[in-house]
Amino acid sequence: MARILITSAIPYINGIKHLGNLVGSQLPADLFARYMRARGHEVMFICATDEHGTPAELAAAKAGQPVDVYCAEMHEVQKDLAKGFRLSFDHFGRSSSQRNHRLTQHFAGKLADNGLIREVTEKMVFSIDDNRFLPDRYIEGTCPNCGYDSARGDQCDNCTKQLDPTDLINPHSTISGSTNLEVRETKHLYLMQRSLKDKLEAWIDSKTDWPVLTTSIAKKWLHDGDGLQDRGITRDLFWGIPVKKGDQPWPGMEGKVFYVWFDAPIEYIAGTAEWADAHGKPDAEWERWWRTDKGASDVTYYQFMGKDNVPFHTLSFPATILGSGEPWKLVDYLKSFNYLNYDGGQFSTSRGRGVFMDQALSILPSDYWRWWLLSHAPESSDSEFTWENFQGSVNKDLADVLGNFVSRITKFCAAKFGPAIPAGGSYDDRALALIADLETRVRAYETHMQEMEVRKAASELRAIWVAGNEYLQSAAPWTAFKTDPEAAAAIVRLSLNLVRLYAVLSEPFIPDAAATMLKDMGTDNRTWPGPVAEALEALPSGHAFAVPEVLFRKIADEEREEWSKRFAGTRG
Ligand code: B3M
Ligand code: ZN
Repeated sequence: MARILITSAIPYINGIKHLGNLVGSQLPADLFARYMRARGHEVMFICATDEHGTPAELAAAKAGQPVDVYCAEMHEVQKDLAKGFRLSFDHFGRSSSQRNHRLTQHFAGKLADNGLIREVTEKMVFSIDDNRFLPDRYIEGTCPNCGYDSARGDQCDNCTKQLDPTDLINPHSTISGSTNLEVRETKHLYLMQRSLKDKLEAWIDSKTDWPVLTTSIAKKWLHDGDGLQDRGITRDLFWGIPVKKGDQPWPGMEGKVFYVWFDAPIEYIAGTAEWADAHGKPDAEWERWWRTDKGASDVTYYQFMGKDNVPFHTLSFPATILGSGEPWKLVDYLKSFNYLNYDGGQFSTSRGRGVFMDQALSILPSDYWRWWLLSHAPESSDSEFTWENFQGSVNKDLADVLGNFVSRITKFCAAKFGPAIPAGGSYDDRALALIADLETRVRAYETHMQEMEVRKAASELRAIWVAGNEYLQSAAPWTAFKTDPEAAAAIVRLSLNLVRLYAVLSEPFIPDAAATMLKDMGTDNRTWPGPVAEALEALPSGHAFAVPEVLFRKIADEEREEWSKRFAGTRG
């Protein structure tokens, strides 16, 4: 039994996430966590809401709420949606927790002790009417590059050029609209990532088994242009983690907070501490996941995230960890994803284009979405959600193949033999061929799951379902029953055992359907299959079962058309 630590990128607090966000981190992380638990490993799976920074402040202002109240409410909303999608976090924390405050201040203090922090005086735009500095999204104006009139202080949404607030033409405050602005000097802390470059490079070079997507992004940031830059880790904002050196004040930094990307990854650790607190466990219980001097040297740590988050996890966060000089666990394997597009364009949170987590659950149960999203995960390239494709997958894979198999065999058995597994007969050549085929496929499925090859795992699982369906079709127990009931009994016994096996194998993808299948088969036996022939003997003759309700329903053409209109981009 191994010890497996899994974290998903923590979603921003500022609104409900769309399906593209979900499939880029939380959902594949859940798939992996469920698989690892099913294999009997000890798993710690952590996620949280990312609650600081200008996006949180602005969203709260838009909602007309104090930012702490807004965050507390949105955290509950996101937590409920995670439950709705059956995301099996051991803990869903908050980056605004006291645990994260203390750990973030601790790391900053250690970095300073180790000479890795320098103070930089820089020029920032100050709004006289708002009586505050206007970092990042608090300032808008005309883009000096393309002339777009709503460019933000950090980036122009029109031409994507990275901007500095002082670059903007005719700038105004997005809080008050005021143009009564001036440039003032302000002091900030910079993490001296450049001095950690060699260490970081050696560490990344040692990760020869990482996906190319991950290492290519990391190396680009290490070497491109001027290479790795020192990075400002503080901001002139009200909401955030106050800048302190450990538990001591930081002279000259009063009233400032840490930059959201400095504290967010530390929440992976803090979230595990929050888990311990929530269960009344001592610190040693979370430290054994994170401190290599306290038991974490036998932990394997996996991170899941979208590609835009890779630089922060391959350079900035490791710089924090390595720079602390303390024995914290570094990530062992970083799985990153491309983007999921929506019906010929992009998902857009601001324009409400695409399907958001709450909307998805309001039209269909989570398994339908989990199956489509995971079997179309944007791994080797971006992928695209279309309603035709979604309808096709659900109707074919889930309803026609898996659902139909379960329904046909249970109904047939109940009608001819009664609601218990029949005795008699033995495997014929067709059955033996199926078992041999499944043996190969189940082992291939395990390999893909272990390697986090999500699409390959999904297609192997689909092939495993198809094999059973085709076997049942050609073995045709309904025909055999007329001349040789014993032979029919053997086919039925094998097929009913397949239902249990399918439930166990499919659980990481479609947990609700798996639970229903096990319940109807009257068993709690979730044992992962060793040799397939043995696994197919788990339910003995005489074992009672129930005929399930429809496992998966089909999506009708009219529904598909209605949904594709409804989600074209109106959500305000
Ligand atoms: N909240 C961005 C995102 O959700 C950011 C991830 C933080 S991971 C520590 O894509
Ligand atoms: Zn521009």
